[in-house]
Amino acid sequence: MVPDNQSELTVWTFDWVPDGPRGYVRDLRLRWACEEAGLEYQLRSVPFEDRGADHFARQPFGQVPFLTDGDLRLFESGACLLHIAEKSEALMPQDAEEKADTLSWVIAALNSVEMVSLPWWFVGLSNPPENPLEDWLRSRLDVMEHVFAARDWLTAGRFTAADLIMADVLRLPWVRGLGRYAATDAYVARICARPAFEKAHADQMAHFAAADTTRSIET
Ligand SMILES: N[C@@H](CCC(=O)N[C@@H](CS)C(=O)NCC(=O)O)C(=O)O
Repeated sequence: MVPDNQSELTVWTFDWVPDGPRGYVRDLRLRWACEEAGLEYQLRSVPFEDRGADHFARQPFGQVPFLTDGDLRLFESGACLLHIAEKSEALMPQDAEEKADTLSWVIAALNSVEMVSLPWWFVGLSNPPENPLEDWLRSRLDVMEHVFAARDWLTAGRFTAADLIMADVLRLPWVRGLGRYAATDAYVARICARPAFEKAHADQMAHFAAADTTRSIET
């Protein structure tokens, strides 16, 4: 969906980031959700380098993304995703059991998988002889491999917000690099081939590329 200046829904991200995180900045979760749901949204940015009081007032840790929806303000990509998902059955099933399952898997992605994969990655940055969190991460990935070996989607027999966030957590190259997870690899590849993901990803890359041009003109 083309960002729309009249839209109530506004996704906030940084004005620029270095090359490394491009394609992975978590505003992509919200852009992607809007694309899947067919919701128009506006994209606005805050400075990456000089984070002001306004930014901290909207995201207490000075991070992105955050979301505004009219007068409502949300931060944390999971909370923002759930807020968007409530607007569309494409992301959030109406059936009570499927909705409960979707909510559970959204939180599992963040609080049981990403909660392990991120510290594992940070510890690995200092190149220890062994990463003490490796077994913990493998145990989480083993569970997910077992799930994806048995079914195509986390719940409801179709794509939901749970698949969006789980695939976004699992698609990181350093998590994929652990290998030996054929069903998970296929799941991530299938979900990242969705047109809504490709659009959101391309839009994020274009946003940061445009910022490179502006910065080179200014210097
Ligand atoms: N738990 C937060 C994490 C947000 C987060 O780590 N944002 C990154 C971009 S993806 C960020 O703002 N990094 C800059 C920083 O931490 O200073 C969420 O899911 O929204």
